[in-house]
Amino acid sequence: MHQLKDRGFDHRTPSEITPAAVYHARREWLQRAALGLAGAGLAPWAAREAFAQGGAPGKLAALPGARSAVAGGLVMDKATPYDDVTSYNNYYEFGTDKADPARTAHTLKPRPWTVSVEGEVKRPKVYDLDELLKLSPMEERIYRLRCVEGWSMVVPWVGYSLAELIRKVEPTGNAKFVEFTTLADKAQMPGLRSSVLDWPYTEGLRLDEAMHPLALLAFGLYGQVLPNQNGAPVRVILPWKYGFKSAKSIVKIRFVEKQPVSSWERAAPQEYGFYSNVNPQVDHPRWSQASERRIGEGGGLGGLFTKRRPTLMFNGYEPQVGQLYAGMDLKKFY
Ligand SMILES: Nc1nc2c(c(=O)[nH]1)N[C@H]1C(S)=C(S)[C@@H](COP(=O)(O)O)O[C@H]1N2
Ligand SMILES: [Mo]
Repeated sequence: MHQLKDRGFDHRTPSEITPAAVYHARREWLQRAALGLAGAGLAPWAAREAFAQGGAPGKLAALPGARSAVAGGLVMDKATPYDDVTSYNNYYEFGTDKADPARTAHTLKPRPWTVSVEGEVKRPKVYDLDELLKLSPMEERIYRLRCVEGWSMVVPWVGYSLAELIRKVEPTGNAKFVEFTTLADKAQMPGLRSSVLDWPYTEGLRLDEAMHPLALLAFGLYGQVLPNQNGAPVRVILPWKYGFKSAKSIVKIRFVEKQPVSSWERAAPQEYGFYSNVNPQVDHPRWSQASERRIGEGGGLGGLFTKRRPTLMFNGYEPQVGQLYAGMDLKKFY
């Protein structure tokens, strides 16, 4: 936590970096357009992209977002088809097989929904979902997400920076970390019968990580509200960390002084550390993290013969987030 003391809470805020961020975001978008990846500026353009790829979005409520102006907010990779994004999931509350959540998560009731924001904040508040949806303008962010298991996806999420909510509740000087707790309801979640994880599912971030403009509070994907299997109605997306840091179906956000212990850390501390930054140089104890397989990219036989691509440091977001970890031994803080 020496890093936190050193830098304190003075990580640059989005408003301070706007000119450069807007420039980079515009350049990213122009590059996407040049590659034929953007839908000519027609909103919601990611949804159009999905149609073009033959993966028509489902019949969920529309949730469009303005093109993101955050640096790193629109990666150039081709988006993973909607059908793959919504049928290959990790959501252990609905079973441990990748195909389970799409089959079983229809029992999740994403409304009514509240998120309690509490702990070391001046303005604790239980937010109703509708209040959260209106708290800040929706943006579309195209992010890579890499699972520690070695697969990755590129998803157009809809949401706004988690920092927007954090600023509203005004963390106190004691707030050093943020803990996320997700829903644990046996009536809605068949996977809770298994003790594979300690329920409820929890995750944690350092406060400056949570304040980074790329940390997204997500409510939708592909221009529509989140499908249940992707964490409806609200989740976080941390594109530079392994997928498991991106908690689904959040019900509580707590600001704390001590580093929280996540469900994965509790289950297997030697395999899943608090930081969990995507790092091709630090192997998982049981396998390499040097490469990954992009879901939806080719191949029968479960993509067994899909070409693997090299995994990038911080999942390719090093220019944006590397500074958060300057001087840290990333083998120790894995
Ligand atoms: N509540 C909850 N959140 C969760 C998980 C989970 O099992 N339960 N799995 C995590 C893991 S391991 C990954 S890789 C991502 C997967 O998100 P996706 O299914 O939307 O791709 O969700 C993360 N968030
Ligand atoms: Mo994961």
